[in-house]
Amino acid sequence: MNLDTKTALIYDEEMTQYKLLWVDPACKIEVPERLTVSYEALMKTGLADRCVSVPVREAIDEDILLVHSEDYLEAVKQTPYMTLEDLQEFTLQYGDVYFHPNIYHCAKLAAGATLQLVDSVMTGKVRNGMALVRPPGHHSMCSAANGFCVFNNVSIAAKYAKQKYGIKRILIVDWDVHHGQGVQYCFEEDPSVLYFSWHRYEHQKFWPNLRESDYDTVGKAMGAGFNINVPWNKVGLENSDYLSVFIHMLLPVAYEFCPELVFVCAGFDTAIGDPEGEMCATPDVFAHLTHLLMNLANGKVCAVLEGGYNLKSLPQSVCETVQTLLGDPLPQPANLTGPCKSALESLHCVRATHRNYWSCLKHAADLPSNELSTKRVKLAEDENPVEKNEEEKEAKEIVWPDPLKRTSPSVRTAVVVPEGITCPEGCQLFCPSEDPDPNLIKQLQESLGRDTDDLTTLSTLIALMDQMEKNRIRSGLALVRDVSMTMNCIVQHAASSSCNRILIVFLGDEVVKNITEDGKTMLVHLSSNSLESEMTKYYIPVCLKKGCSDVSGLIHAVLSLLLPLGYEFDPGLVLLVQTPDCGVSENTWQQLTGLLQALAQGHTLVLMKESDQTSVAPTVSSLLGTPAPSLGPLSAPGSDDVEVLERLRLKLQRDWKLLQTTVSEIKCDDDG
Ligand code: XS6
Ligand code: ZN
Repeated sequence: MNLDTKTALIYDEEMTQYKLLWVDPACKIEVPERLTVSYEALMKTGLADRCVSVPVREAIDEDILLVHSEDYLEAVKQTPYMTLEDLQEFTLQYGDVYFHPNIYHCAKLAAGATLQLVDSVMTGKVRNGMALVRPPGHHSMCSAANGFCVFNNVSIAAKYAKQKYGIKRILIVDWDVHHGQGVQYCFEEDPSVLYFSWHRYEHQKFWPNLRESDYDTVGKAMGAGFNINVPWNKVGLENSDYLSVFIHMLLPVAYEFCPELVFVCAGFDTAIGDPEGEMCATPDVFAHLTHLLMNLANGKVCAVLEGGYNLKSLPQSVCETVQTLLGDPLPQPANLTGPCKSALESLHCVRATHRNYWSCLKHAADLPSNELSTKRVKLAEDENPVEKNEEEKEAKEIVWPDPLKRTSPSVRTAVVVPEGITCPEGCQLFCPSEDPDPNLIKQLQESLGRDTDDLTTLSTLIALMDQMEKNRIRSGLALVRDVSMTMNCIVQHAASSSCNRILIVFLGDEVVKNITEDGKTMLVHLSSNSLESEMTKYYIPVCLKKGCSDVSGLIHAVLSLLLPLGYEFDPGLVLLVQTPDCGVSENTWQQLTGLLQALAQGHTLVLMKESDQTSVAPTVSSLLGTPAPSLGPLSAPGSDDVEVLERLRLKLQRDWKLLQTTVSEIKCDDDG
């Protein structure tokens, strides 16, 4: 395999060689076992062996000084020589952190490991990677340790990447449950670094209790709009809450921003069972969060461990993340029910606030009328936080099922092509192992009648779908004489057989029919035809002014409608169809193909017209997991398109809860 398709794993046991040496309830969860259990899980599952193991190094003064002050660095340098008493006293000047004689060494390794990851990715040695480090980094500030963090690993690495590789746009996604205020402060005036963080906030009652962690802190001066805070005001949030904020806030902005490099402040205290986060998202959600970032920045994703304190969900979440970086099929997203009211309120507020800065959000709704900032002040005044005592917290043992094994079918991509066309590189020509079922042939003959070529192709395609359903083949590509006819036959077949739900994504102006309302098939039809009057729960005609040829319009449709619908519909197969005249650009098509592989465990079957041979290589490349090329910073979607999409979204959100972006709309729904 090519090195540039590989995943780096950076870890050194040395980073387990420090711990809390005195009693401090605030710090006792930050234990060396966090790293050992994570690494052992990667070994046990065989994931570590599939990665390129890159050695750590110590960050040097010059690296650390990219972010931290000389005074602070000099102070930390003294800690290896301090007595226990001195260390304790030194610690006291900072919040929620502890020092140890070996922590300076480990902090240099943690920052250096992150720099090694950047170098590996930027030099093309690997495509992406993860660094398992201790101490974490995102709370540490220019002149202060904080929240278990000594040096700000990711901030140092972002500055380093800008300086050494001349990178112009960096995205930092902080999915840890705490606000990385250190990262925020570091880049608040810098428009070249877009910092996105969601965090438990509870109207400022949760640590670090900062006013500037709220959604209305957007960055300063030139950096205004490049700091995105999503405060969570309730605990117990689930997969739907995380995914809806990714889909409706982070991704549109990220595509508009077009980063050249992505960092993840990968804290897993957002996972179920974590004593700090108290959230209920399952480890498999991190596979999806990771995947959704992997088509940005040509796939250059650097994940760096931050928090995560449940020694069961932490290693599971680390494995889900690394396995996704390696390109394995995504787990089927489990029971997505739509965001809860509180998460929706946060999403609503952050979209309203950022519509001034991002053209993809220009149409976002106003802030909710019950002014939340007043509510915040009120809450802060009235209520005294009811601190649960530690025993009480530990008493309620939380259980969740082990994540399902994610097995890669032995065939990655199979193709069905007419005779005389060579099989694209990296694919396997699909040959049905058995003769087609005579009943199937009879059935097809009834709907097709005439052409025996079509009949053979169709029965082959149905055999291919069957193999995908049995998870023997991951994805497929078929070149056919008539895409609409083929698609219609497949839909008919699906209706009459016991196969899985199928999501059909159809790009082009041809008229499609036969969509049943039995919930077995959903068709999202992207075209320039206005067919909105025919819309149903399962037939969603999206009329874009320039059809699929306008990149912004199409991406906007994909993110605001297709992806949430797809996630909630939860198909077993995605049928992705383009007609030759649909006008989609190659890069946009690849982005679409890449993103859709989040669904149906990557079971995507692409249908294209046999004459459309120039699209074959790029499509295959995306099906094989190559990150789609960047689309360039996106311009604003046209106002006609936005209007259509918003109208559809409002109509459909009654049936499909993941389409919601505001609280008030929910209220309307409830009113009838
Ligand atoms: C104890 C309060 C402890 C310390 C939080 C440090 C968070 C470190 C982290 N009930 N407060 N950051 O995970 O991402
Ligand atoms: Zn954290």
